[in-house]
Amino acid sequence: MPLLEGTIGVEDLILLEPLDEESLIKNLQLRYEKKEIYTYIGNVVISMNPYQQLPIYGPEFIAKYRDYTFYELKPHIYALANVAYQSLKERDRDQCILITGESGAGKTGHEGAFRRQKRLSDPLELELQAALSHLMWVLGTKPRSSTRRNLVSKNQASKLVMSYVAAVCGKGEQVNSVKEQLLQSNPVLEAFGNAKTIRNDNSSRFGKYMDIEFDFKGSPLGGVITNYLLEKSRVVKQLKGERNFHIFYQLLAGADTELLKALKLEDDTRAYAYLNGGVSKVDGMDDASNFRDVQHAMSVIGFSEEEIRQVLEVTALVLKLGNVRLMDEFQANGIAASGICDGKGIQEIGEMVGLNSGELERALCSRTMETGKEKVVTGLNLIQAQYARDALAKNIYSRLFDWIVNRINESIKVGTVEKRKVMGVLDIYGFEILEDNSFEQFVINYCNEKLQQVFIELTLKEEQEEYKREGIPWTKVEYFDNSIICNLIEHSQRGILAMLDEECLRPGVVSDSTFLAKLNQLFSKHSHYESKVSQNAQRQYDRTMGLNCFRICHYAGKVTYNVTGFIDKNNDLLFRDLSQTMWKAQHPLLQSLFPEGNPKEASLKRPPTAGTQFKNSVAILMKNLYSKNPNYIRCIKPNDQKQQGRFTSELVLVQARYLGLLENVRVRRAGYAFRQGYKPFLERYRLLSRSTWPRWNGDDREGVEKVLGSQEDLSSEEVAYGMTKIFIRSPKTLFYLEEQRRLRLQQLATLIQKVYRGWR
Ligand code: AD9
Ligand code: MG
Repeated sequence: MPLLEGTIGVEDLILLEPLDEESLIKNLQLRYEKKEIYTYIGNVVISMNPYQQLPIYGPEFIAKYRDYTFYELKPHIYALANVAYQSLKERDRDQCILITGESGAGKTGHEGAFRRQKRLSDPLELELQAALSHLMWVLGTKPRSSTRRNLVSKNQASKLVMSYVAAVCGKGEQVNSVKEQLLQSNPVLEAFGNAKTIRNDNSSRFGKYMDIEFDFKGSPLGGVITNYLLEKSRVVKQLKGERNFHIFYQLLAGADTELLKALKLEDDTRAYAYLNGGVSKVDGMDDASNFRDVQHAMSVIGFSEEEIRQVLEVTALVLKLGNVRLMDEFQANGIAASGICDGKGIQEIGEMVGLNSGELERALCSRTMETGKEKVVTGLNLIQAQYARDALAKNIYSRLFDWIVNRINESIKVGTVEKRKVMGVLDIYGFEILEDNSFEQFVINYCNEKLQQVFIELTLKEEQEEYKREGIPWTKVEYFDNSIICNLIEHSQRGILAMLDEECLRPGVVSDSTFLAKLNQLFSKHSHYESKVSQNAQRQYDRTMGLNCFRICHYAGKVTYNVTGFIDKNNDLLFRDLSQTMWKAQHPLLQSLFPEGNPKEASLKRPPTAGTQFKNSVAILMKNLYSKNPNYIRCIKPNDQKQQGRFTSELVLVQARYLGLLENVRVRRAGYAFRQGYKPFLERYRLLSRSTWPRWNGDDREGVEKVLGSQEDLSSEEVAYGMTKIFIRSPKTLFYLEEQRRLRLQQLATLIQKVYRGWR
């Protein structure tokens, strides 16, 4: 169907004509201009960030989408959430919702939308919420402040409603508290894992997968959260215009004088070296009030007061560590060494976490080497000592984050129950191509490569299963199989990650360049690998690629990675002096973060490298996803200015490529492009046949056969009759039917007018 200016384009890209990038983008643009931010590709939802609050999420929308099947209403995220939940409840199939897209595209926003839908999908809940708001108004409940009011009325109301509903359905407090705990995990994880970046004021700096488990009736029992790759470098350094993790600012702005005094903190962000991005406030974000919400959320989840205090102490410790100033010193033999500039800060740290400050200083400024039974202590120079301090801060923070996730999981975990259903929600960073791509981009893109693999395989599998269910013969679909790229990265002996590990563990002089040399030697003939010295690059010599780079041809495009720092980041080692010192702290939480510091536990076996850990967690994630029925939300950012109404075609095009949208449409169109239940199909087209119009009392399928049989131009190969649905091969047939329907409606209108005039 040609795209006309001023129209809203097609709701499902499967119906796009012609099928190419240009019309795909144009279609998204036409829809975006009309504030239609959702578009389907079959059962995949494409979502454009509106950067404005659209009135499409209210209770009336929830109620509406709850009562209709997927294609009957406009595309919406609620339709997807509804299908997933209904299918979990009624068809007993575990579900997963995969939300991908680049930073600021709306992933986390949508996760929230999904949760809201889940919380309020019961009409009883909606009714009660209205009644409750009224009651609160009658009782004159006065909220503390305007921002607070918003939160209170939104959260409190549904909380009370849910406890009521829980009581009514005979489950009592338990279900209610589970729902609350699941919901409250969000502000806690966002405080510790989100930050303002240039691209997004509330950017998730970690990947998150959450399994929500339900009982056979569809009530939540609990869940499990898995986190991926927190961007810990942010703890010590931020780009200009960015912030460190929210919690630091929340703590300084929200803690009362007493708490600040106990933590030996000042309330001025400028006093802290680790808050160095130059921004301390984010528009529309109230750090102080958020701090109270986080504390409240932690206690709802089940953190004890003591645990909350300890978490805050460790957070404060990180800030204070950043202020430990180091300086050059020279040993008697003239070798460069380092020392602490001012003892006060380190003294305070020592007091706060029960550490001998002298020992902490030694751990920061020197390193103990063990050769056989002998121990040799060498001083670190200034650069090395600063590196050690920052490495310690990053490690403390990222381990604290992991600890928080584990602590939440302890609270929300489900005991052994006979049978349960699971809905997984994945909110993870999309494909990244930055100006300078390093180890982080490499693993993120690897993860996306794997997700693409799951996407294609599961989409095809789902198609195949539907055909089988409906009794329709399956024909093989050709598609680009990216296992060759996945293998290049993850192969257990000959993959890039394995080579990196080998280099990290190899004795002798290893460096990023020896690693690169190894890759060049092994993969020079690989069709998806390029470097300055590889055959591929020589064939198509590229001046832009540096000598310390390699390039991977990902499914989404070519990415050049700079190997500088790969070895270091993969090793992710903390000097033993530091972990041993941390373990000696009297502070129970801090001590528990460094189990390897315990001399009894200390083994020579080193922990898995960062790359291997990531690869293993991706493998677990994939296994988990493959066992579930997938539902996809592909988020797109319309512009870089975070502005409503602005659509930058080039930007959208790049994202459409990264998300593999065109390939997705192609796969969906390869078999039967369109399918619909007999009943709604008959409703729409029955006016095309004299047998079914104006009345039809027979069976739905028979009715559809009559309608399609009446269309002389329709080839029988174009349609297939499934058990419950009609399948149509090409979009053109559907356009044809639509056109026939339009003509028939015109005809009928004229007829009615004539009859009416005759009567007059
Ligand atoms: V990142 O990878 O975590 O940096 P996300 O998660 O994709 O990124 P996020 O959901 O945080 O992006 O959305 C960015 C901002 O866009 C939000 O803070 C909202 O201001 C805005 N947004 C996103 N989705 C919607 C929506 N459905 N309606 C209105 C939205 N605004
Ligand atoms: Mg996010």
